[in-house]
Amino acid sequence: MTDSLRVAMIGYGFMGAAHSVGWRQAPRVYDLPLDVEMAVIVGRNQDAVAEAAAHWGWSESATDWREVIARDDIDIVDIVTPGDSHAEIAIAALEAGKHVLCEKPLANTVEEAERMLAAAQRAGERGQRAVVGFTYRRVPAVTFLRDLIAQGVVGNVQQVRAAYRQDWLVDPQMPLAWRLQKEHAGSGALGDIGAHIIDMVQFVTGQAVASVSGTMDTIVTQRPLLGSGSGLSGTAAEGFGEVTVDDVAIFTGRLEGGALASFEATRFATGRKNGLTVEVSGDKGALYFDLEDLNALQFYDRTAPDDRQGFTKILVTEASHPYLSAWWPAGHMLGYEHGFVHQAKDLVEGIAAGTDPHPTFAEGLSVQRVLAAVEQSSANDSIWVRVDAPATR
Ligand code: SOE
Repeated sequence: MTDSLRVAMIGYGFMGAAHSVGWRQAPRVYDLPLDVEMAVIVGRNQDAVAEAAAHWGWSESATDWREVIARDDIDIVDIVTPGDSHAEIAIAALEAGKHVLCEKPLANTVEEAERMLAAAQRAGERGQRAVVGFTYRRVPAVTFLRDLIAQGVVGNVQQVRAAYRQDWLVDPQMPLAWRLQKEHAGSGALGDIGAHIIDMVQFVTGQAVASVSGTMDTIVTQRPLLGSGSGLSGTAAEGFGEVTVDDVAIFTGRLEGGALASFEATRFATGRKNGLTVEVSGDKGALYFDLEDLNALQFYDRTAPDDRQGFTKILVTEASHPYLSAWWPAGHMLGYEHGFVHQAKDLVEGIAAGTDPHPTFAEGLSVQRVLAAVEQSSANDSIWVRVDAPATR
């Protein structure tokens, strides 16, 4: 391994922790063409970000992202902040000559995402890479699901069912957080977890969502404020703040190949902790993925003899399966964090090869357009809304 890529990560919350594990493990598990140095972690609170640097193994901590992205000794800017700062930071980093990894969803609006894509296209001409952090694509079973569909094992895709169910907001005493305020998050369950299943359906089927009809709902409209200094707008005098995003988004999508896809994104599925499921049904069979059983796929083969029909479990842990060659022997399971290791690996390899790893900012924009179409539909009695022409992939 020769030169190193020096990473600056902007943000240090839950995603900051997951990305830190990815940067740390990727060059140790995979034989990468370039090494990775976890150079700087950036956050507004000096003490907190210094503690995060020490905890997660970053060489330095800083509080001014503009100063960090201007440094000549930084190659990659990894953005794990709330969506309201993605556009400003990503565009500045691209214009400063850096490669960019931006957490999902790409932005809080289509307009921001379009400006980010334009900046990424200009930067691409200078050899810079730009990637969106839809890491569930990089769960080996999901990449394998995409491969099996492309091989035709389910035949023509006739229907898709996707859901992402969590329950962390069922408690009305759960305080107001940035994910519950439109000015910070753009939307609620729709953009936070609905974005994942929109991207996943487009990824595994290879088809864009062409039109949608949907309904969004906010179940708990006010929540306790964490208190002054929490950085949240709201009327501290009453101790409560308005929830200005959706708690639940349920929508139907028409894929460009004609199949109908159903989507459910909710933070009120009591008992479901991180329940992302996708089922793809075709005339030759069906495939099913469940994130809470992420090392496996369920496969139904209609072409099998009648007396042997049934969903079978494919354990996606063989060395021949995507990403697995560098990990453990068959049957030794991977976890949630491995998608972040694979993300770091793919970006480093893309930089070395001069190719944009997926999902590109164009794919991030296509998800943003579906999000906007669902919001438009929900605001207009769930009418069908065409998704603007999908960006070039
Ligand atoms: C919260 O809903 C959250 O952390 C999302 O923001 C992530 O994208 C998802 O992977 C897990 O749940």
